[in-house]
Amino acid sequence: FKHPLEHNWTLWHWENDRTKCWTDMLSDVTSFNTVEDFFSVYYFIKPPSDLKIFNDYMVFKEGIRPMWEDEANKEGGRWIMILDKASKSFIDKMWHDLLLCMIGECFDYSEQICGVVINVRNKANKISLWTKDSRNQQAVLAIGHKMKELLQLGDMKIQYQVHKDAMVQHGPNVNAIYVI
Ligand code: M7G
Repeated sequence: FKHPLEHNWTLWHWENDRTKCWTDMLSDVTSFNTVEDFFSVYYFIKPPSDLKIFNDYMVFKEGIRPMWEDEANKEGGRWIMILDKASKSFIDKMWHDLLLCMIGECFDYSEQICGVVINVRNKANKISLWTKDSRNQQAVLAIGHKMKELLQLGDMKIQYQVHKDAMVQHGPNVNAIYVI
């Protein structure tokens, strides 16, 4: 008997390849819906700190593609933590803890949660929690505060960016609608 999760989840991997467009660099790796299957995936793949620069992992509810264009994301946004000076072990721990909180349904408004992403970059790694409706202020803020509390972020700031802004403003300078 395996322990069922509330949702089915899909792990995606993205790897930069200049010959392809962004969506073609994305591949759907596997799906899981039990605690045991989650851990077999989690321990099988490299931890984020061992990934090459310009690789991402994404874990999204099954049926939601980890892109702005998906129906579930097109009105959404993300709580993002920018890890510029963090140690490898801290990055791996944040990824682990946020994933477990998400699949373990620790958040209120969990129907608003779409997935988590880690972007491995040379300037800074970024971990983000994507939510469905950026206009739902109550849910967005409740999720953000819970994320800070669960990850014990203390003074570290996280910011909420709307995907529609990210589509038109490139790089790290995307406008944030909330910073907590
Ligand atoms: P990023 O990988 O989120 O961050 O976005 P980075 O700037 O730290 O590398 C980099 C670029 O990837 C964007 O400017 C887009 O060209 C493309 N990109 C990222 N995302 C999340 C999407 C997406 O959801 N859809 C599409 N079409 N392109 C995306």
